[in-house]
Amino acid sequence: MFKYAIKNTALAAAFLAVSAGGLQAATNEFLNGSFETGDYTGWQLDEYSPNVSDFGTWGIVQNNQQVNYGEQLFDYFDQVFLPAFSPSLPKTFSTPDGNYMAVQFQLSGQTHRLYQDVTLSQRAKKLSFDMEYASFSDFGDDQKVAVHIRDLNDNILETLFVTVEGASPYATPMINYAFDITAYRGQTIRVDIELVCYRFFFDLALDNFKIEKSAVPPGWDKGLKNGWVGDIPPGLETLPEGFSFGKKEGWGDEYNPQ
Ligand SMILES: [Ca+2]
Repeated sequence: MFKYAIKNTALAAAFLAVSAGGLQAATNEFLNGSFETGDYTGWQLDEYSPNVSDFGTWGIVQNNQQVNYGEQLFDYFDQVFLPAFSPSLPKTFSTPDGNYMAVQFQLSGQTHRLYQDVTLSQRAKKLSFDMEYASFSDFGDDQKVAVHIRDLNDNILETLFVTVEGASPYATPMINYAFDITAYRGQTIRVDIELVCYRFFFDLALDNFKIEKSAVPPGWDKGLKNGWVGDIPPGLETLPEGFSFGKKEGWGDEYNPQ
């Protein structure tokens, strides 16, 4: 437990340098994947073990917003204002996409989750998001950030990202992550971020969640689609050169009417 821990410890100072950067914007199957409503619309939040209202803050910050040590931030899970006491503060945040992003601060040890159920089309290709974190101790099962794909019963199907004890950097700047999710095409999955924090402070910032899709082939809107299932043939990334101009070699008679 580390409630109201001392500011500016030597350990904390070593990991203060957390810059921001990043880019992008595009189509999105997430609802409010970039938090541009200025809140957690579309997302599910949780904080537990223990279930105490003043231990964790799922907050929202704006671009160029400075958060000072001890400043009150609104916790969208417990619907209360709580002071932020991370050794990283004061800090000025820079959003990689739009004007808002999600942040997590803690006052004491707890597990925190942010997740959304997303139905993937047959064109779903990659899950991408921007994440910045700073842990003020090494990692372990009791101090980690992980990104999981779960089923709708909350079982973990795949862990896409997890910090590793003795291997992962304690802190990273804002980085864009992208993971192949083609195995889940046509399914509804739960995209879940888990922040387990029981050793010492662990700042987290998240933004710009989106599902990148395979491109629609040139001429698809003019072409013959008889026999296709979904909005693009499963597993297909591109169609052969010339397909949009009527050259359908190798595609069978249904695409080459006599
Ligand atoms: Ca945003």
